[in-house]
Amino acid sequence: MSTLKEKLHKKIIEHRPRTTKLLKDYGDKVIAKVTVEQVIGGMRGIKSLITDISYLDPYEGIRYRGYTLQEVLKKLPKAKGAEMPYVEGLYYLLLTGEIPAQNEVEDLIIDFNNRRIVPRYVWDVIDSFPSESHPMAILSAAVMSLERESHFNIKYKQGMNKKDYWNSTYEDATNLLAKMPLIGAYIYNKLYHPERGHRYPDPSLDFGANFAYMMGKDKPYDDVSRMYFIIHADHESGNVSAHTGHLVASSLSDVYYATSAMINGLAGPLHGLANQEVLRWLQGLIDLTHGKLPSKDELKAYVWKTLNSGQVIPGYGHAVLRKTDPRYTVQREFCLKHLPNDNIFKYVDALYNVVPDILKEHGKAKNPWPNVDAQSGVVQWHYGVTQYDFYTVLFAIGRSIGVLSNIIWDRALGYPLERPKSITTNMLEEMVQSK
Ligand code: AMX
Repeated sequence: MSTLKEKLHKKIIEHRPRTTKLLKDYGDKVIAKVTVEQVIGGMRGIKSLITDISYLDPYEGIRYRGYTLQEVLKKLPKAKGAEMPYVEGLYYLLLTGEIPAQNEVEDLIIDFNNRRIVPRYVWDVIDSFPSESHPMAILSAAVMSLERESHFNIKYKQGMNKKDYWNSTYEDATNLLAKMPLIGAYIYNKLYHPERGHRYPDPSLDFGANFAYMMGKDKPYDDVSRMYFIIHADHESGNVSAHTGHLVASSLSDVYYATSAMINGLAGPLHGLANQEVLRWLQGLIDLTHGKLPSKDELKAYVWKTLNSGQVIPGYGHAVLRKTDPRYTVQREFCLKHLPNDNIFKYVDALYNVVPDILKEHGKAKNPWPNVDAQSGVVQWHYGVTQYDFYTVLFAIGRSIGVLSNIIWDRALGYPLERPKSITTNMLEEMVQSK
């Protein structure tokens, strides 16, 4: 057993009695009420999911295992000369709740490298897609095609004990995660640089650096990749992608089915696709102003035009957050350090000075502040990834770290099939009248 798996096993054994006690001693204790608005309004704020991997505070933003993003970026081990930590270290942290030592991450990098060979048929699946296909559709299908590799399914058919579900799920999750950067880079090269052909990974490199290498990008794109995958990894369990992954896995579908489904949820413009929408919307503004930074009044007019035509301002607002997203801030700080004179960055910064006030005046959005997607495309564009349809694939690679960690723990703690109750409009009307 690897060091990580051993530690994880220990943590699982320690944690199980807590869940058992909660259920046994407090199973019928009421912790929340549900309003009509929540039932019709997409279940906002209903406390009905449990995860220890991350927690999202509306005013502070995300914490991974209790650590803020700034702390995660500071404390996790880094490669020599790197500004951003190893992605593998984040997987270790999410699974165990502990910051790994340098040698523990190095072991994990070797383990990932041993698991990353992608079967030939996956490349065939990707190659069979028309070049106009959206990269998220291709990614979802590529992950789906790997389903036949599932250890969990083999063990399940052999009559595995429930207590061991986590073990083969860990194998599947780590095998899939190790392959995600290769699949992502292959899709990128196929769609946008077919002249390059397939770029094989470099066995001496870690997750982030290897991705940069396969994308054909020089430094500091290795750090950009590490930062990008780390900040997108998890956002507690209720967002569409994380929740979809959890829901599908709750029926004991394996991690390939669950991850493919999570990718499909991420591909919507109100969720992960917003990062591509931000760039599309910005390009409209840049074209309109011929690349010359507009005045505050011109910016305001552009924002109002979007709102008045019944569209949302992409990259702003959030279902839970009520402040500027720390994932936005991490990227902004990176931009200030590495690309302060980038023209698109200047547009993004200028918009930050006008959009929140306009959204407040507009009076609809509960959160007028920017989310992660308002900044992420700018960084990618600066380093030559200008094909913004691809941005959500990067998000999906990052998000799979959190979703897969959650699924392993779901199995370890024996969380059951998810099955909330629905009611009809008639029933709801009757309930309201009888109160
Ligand atoms: N621009 C214009 N209107 C907005 C808005 C924005 N950025 N954000 C919210 N609103 C509107 C909503 O559309 C809704 O209008 P309605 O009453 O006519 O339906 C109203 O404000 C209330 O919405 P809310 O309660 O504040 O937000 P929500 O929880 O329903 O939705 C979100 C959250 C993110 C979908 C929404 O803010 C939005 O559409 N933002 C733009 C798209 C975006 O950036 N998505 C990425 C989010 C982060 C992520 O998942 N990657």
